[in-house]
Amino acid sequence: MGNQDEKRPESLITHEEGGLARTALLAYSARSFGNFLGVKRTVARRRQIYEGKAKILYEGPEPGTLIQYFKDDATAFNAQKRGTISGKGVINNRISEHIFTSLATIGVPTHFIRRLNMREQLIRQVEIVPIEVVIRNVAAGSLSKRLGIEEGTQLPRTIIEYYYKDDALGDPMIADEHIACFGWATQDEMNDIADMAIRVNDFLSGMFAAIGIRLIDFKLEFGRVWDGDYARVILADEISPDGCRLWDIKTNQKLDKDRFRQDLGGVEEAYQEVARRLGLLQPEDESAVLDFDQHRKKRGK
Ligand code: AIR
Ligand code: ASP
Repeated sequence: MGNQDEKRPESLITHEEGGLARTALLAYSARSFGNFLGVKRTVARRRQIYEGKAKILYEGPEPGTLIQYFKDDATAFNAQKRGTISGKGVINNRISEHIFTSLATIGVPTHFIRRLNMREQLIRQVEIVPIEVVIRNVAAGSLSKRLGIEEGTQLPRTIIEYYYKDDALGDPMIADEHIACFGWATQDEMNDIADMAIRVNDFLSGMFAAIGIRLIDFKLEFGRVWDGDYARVILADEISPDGCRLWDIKTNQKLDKDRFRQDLGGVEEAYQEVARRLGLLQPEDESAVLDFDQHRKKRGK
């Protein structure tokens, strides 16, 4: 699919796209730019498998693969609050790519194959385990609310919580007993999931600390892949400021989706700051990422 995009004749590039091209070419190679222009056209031809709140999954180029498209849409409080975070999809795609490839190097199996363009990545198709795994190092969010523990309190030990992934029910918190009783995952799978969650937490806590960010809590999702009759669980979904709480170590400034949830302002800037500190965004790229999105907006996309 990508190959056709690269062969697109110059004359097919519209005036509007030409303007965009000048901005984008500052930051991206000709190859990724070809993919970048191709996004909209290839989307139209692909079969959509699933649309979530922040992502769309399309059929992939080979059996057992999918394309994960990152939207700018944001929701909170079980979609009672809706909005857009300009450029979020582009940034989350990059951040998640960075984290998943780093995790693979320490032996955590993930669904990530490779990034295709600014908003899409090729992933392995998995059967999602219907459990959201939340790892907490510091009290915040629903834990603070539910148990009356002041936000920012360092927890004496890391907590892993499970939530049943069901929007209609508002993702209720569950215990291992519910998971076993209703067969959402086997005991072996839950052992693997808890082991991976701890390894991911150790790795990410260090990675973020090195760039002056405190990893307060985050959410993971896992999926099953089949090898004949044998199934194993691998890390799926995404890891980005949408599903993590990230605070500046010195100032406690929030650099994550809580800025959107709590109407704190500076949402786009916070996501960019995380990408910048991770070394994924050169200063001159920042305007290109945002220009692109504003450009789409102006055209009513
Ligand atoms: N999370 C949980 N469900 C959806 C998301 N994104 C993430 C939050 C937060 C952590 O899980 O982004 O980082 C705990 O959320 P809460 O609301 O239970 O405190
Ligand atoms: N994105 C989820 C929702 O819409 C949860 C959240 O991030 O707050 O409810």
